[in-house]
Amino acid sequence: MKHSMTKVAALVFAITPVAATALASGVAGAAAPSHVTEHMRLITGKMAHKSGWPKITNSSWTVHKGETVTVQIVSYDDGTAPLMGQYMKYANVMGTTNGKELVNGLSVSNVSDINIAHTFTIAKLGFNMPIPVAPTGKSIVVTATFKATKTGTFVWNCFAPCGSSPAGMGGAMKGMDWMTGKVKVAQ
Ligand SMILES: [Cu+2]
Repeated sequence: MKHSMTKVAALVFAITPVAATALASGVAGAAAPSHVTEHMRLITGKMAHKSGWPKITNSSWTVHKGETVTVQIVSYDDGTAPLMGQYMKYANVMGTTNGKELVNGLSVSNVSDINIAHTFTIAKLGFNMPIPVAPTGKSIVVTATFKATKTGTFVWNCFAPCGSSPAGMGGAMKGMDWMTGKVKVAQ
């Protein structure tokens, strides 16, 4: 695992200049909007010593209205959890500045359902990042950018059935700071 961490660091540096091009232009009479990046890791339950439970950490963070926010999730989860029913729409990238996300630097607008491990979805903001399965023993880096235009505290969820219970919608799916958390957009 230490070996793959080194590779991840290299990818992060490679992606940064691309994300920087998403900077919005300034608004007359207002301070120029800033660009922040939120880094998260998606680990499997085994790594966190909790059998079967996947987890996204940091699960909660705060940004400010007017900021351009790049969300970067490094995922180590090699298990698939295909979307079902009403949640199948979350195979599509939603609410990003260009309608795309970067998966290991490759720009995509959706992930095939069978390759989905999780989603990072802020439903109230219409923002969705499908997270593909990572190759076993390796990680993937998924990056997407949105503009924070609305203040409030917004719950994010994973809508892939990655948890416990027969339908896969229990356990981590309902556990705060596991497959759900909060994003605050402050004034
Ligand atoms: Cu999940």
